[in-house]
Amino acid sequence: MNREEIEQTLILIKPDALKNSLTGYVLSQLSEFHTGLRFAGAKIVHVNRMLAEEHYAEHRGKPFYPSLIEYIMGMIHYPDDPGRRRVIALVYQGGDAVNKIRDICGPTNPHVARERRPGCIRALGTVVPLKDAAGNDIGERMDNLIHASATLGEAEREIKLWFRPADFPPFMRSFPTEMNEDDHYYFRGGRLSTEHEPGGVCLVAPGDVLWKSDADALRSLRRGEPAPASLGAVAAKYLINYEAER
Ligand code: 3AN
Repeated sequence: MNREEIEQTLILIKPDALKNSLTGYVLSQLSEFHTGLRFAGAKIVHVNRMLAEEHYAEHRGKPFYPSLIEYIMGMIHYPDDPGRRRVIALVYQGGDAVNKIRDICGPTNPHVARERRPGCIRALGTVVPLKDAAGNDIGERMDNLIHASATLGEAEREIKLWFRPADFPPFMRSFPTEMNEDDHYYFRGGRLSTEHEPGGVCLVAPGDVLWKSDADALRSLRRGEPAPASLGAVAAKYLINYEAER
């Protein structure tokens, strides 16, 4: 299989799309019949804060960031119903996957999408004005129904953030993997450890297959050295749906 055939991209069907019963519509827009792309991975995710913050790390510090985090966590659309706070995370695969899916999604801002690309998925979204505690305007939040990786590099980062190798059929893993031959790795209170302590969650055990970049990061992090990925970015995928975040 050549590189083009295994190009992958991450799609998130966001809480506003679920709330508006648009899942089936989105999936049919993305179907192999329309795009020539195939499913590689899929999961229903109750998004925790660590995953949300890692996903939107590039927007940290911007005025709309806190609202963006609450949005992807489902807190905006299901304020009183944590049980319905979900996104559907999908990986599609095939030639030119990133550009093809971005094109079907349309521009980030739903107003722009309606103007320039009527018919695209994000043309069905909304733009919500944001105010600070004193009532001053601080920008907008774009409830644009769907996320799609913007570049090949972003796709790799995002797919490895949301999915572990075992979430894919073996022939649909497009990034290097390795088997953990080291210790167990545990996560507790934002720290990594190789010894189990009460409340610690086992991220990986000996014999588990993990992304090579995560294996490299874990080895560096346990030695206290600079790592190619943050502990949050490595751990988040192992904590998906682990417990409710309220
Ligand atoms: P896209 O989702 O089109 O890739 P990004 O990655 O630049 O756009 O931004 C991620 C999300 O952050 C957007 N979907 C949108 O909800 C929000 N966002 C980005 N830029 C702005 C902005 N200037 N004002 C408000 N929200 C924004």
